[in-house]
Amino acid sequence: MLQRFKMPLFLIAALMFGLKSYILYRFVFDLSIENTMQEIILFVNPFATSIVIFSFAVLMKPERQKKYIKYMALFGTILLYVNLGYYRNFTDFITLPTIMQFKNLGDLGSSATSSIKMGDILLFVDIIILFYLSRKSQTGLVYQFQRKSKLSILALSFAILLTNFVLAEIERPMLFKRGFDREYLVKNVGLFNYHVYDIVINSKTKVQKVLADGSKLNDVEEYVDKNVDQPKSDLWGIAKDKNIIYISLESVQSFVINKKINGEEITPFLNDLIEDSYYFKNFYHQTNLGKTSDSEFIVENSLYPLPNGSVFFTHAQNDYHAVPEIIKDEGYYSAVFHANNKSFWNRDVMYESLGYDQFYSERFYNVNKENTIGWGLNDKSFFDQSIKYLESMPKPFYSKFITLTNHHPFELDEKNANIDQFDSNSRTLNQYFPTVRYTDEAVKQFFEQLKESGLYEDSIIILYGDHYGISDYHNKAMGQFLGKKITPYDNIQLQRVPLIVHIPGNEDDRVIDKVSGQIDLKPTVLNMLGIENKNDITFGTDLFAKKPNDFIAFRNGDFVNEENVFTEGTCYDRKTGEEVDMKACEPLKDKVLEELGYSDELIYGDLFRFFDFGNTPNNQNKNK
Ligand code: GP9
Ligand code: MN
Repeated sequence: MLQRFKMPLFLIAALMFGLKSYILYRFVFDLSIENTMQEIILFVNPFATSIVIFSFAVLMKPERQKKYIKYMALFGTILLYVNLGYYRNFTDFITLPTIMQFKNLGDLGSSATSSIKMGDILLFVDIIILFYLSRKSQTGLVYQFQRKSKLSILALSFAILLTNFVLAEIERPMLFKRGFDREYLVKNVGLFNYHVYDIVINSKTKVQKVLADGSKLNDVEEYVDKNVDQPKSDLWGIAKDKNIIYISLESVQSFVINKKINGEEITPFLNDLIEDSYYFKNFYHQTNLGKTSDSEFIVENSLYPLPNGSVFFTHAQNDYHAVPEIIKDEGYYSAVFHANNKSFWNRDVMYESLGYDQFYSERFYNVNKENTIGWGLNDKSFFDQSIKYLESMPKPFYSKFITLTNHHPFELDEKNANIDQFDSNSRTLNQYFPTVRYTDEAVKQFFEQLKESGLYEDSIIILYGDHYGISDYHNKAMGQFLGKKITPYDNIQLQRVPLIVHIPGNEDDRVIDKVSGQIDLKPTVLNMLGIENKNDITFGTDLFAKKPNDFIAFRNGDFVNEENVFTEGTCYDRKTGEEVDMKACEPLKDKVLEELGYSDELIYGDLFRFFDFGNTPNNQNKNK
């Protein structure tokens, strides 16, 4: 009886390959596993994919099955191995553009070969077994399957894969739509599916780019010339040769500013800082699915994020004309500080396209159990460990610090929580306040350290909230906190995030109530630096210029201007929140969509490659 049962070769191959992949993911690649669910998914995914791949063999005749199984296992192993070699050198996974860039091929080859280890031979053990088992003399492992069995085997294996995908989506909602991080993709759906995903995304981008031609650029330029003013403000040149320090405040919204919980200020430091700075109280985030990465994209380029996915992920190979690149010609050194995995939001690749000189990612920090909160290194330790890098950087510099502690789900242990939680039916909102306070304290400590290091006087510090932290799902609890019922109008007003421009020694501090958004930061900063940036396409305007913006557009076509708020097809009076006749919003409705469309065309068509930014040495290669 026992003798008659022989496991089919495809299943033997699938199990061996699944196990091998699992061992690699779990013990060789340095993938962070934060909870049991992630542990389970990491175990399931290699087997799920491997079963699907090898079960295709059942459609073939026995002799072909052997060939398919052997060579598929060999191909899969090579794929794993090449990634392993690359990972050992770059702590990242290979992307299609890395392979396509010819100059990288040499690096890839040499990096893969330079990191070969003796133990790697074990990766090929299953291949040897498979070649042995599929010799002519070995019979009984490959069967001619009946139509019904073929269908059932394939259906079952796809069902397993689907289960894996569903679990991954539960663990990381919108994983495929947003992309997030190569590490996330690999640990949730495995290397093979990650590569398929990467190829699909990159091919789509490539096709759009190939179909685009330079003539479209004329329409965009014409629109921008006609509609976007670039007046100079009184603050023109105020930051000349000074350092710029951006602080991106994770999930900090304006509704916490100057508010209290049980009599305690939520953001005492920011509240004080506002008194001594320009504070924009009607400043909106304009991000979409790319969240923090979208905010970075908008701020550096003054372009809109994309309707789908994160532009950091989908269009990192484009030509841009971002602030770090522009100011390089003025002698500025640029760096980003963010203690997360460097491939999160594809930052390691995108920062190069934006022209950043240095990215201080997680590996530049000492991160351990004691200094970790929620998503990673806590903000206090983050700033504390960053200051030495800042001190040793060439001056003047343009830098950006991206905080992390105040990230959903806003978890904070009691010893770090210095204010009470809120009391409502939303745990998310309740927990939000102590983590916002934590970030506030971290920023305070950073300011003290800037002063101690002597950097403060020569720097201009710009703080902004990257995007909302509390979604409209928590409106009931939010209504309780704000003491009112949240309407669609309030939902838009809740998209306000703080913008604080702090200029040491400046006396002209005030609260500015004009409607403004992240799109305005690039022209504002360039004007403050006194940099003429005539040949460019930006959709924002200098925030300090007299003329107010026409409008602030959101990605879904909603907008705000000085008079109105337009959302969910309804027009509101911005000051009162009362519904008003649609006529008031009508003229802008189409213009907003037109503007978003032009920004999209620029990105989809990679139109900046045809644009003449002027012949500064840094741009010459762009004008070919
Ligand atoms: C991740 C951090 C948070 O590195 O920037 O990203 P988010 O989820 O807010 O986009
Ligand atoms: Mn964020």
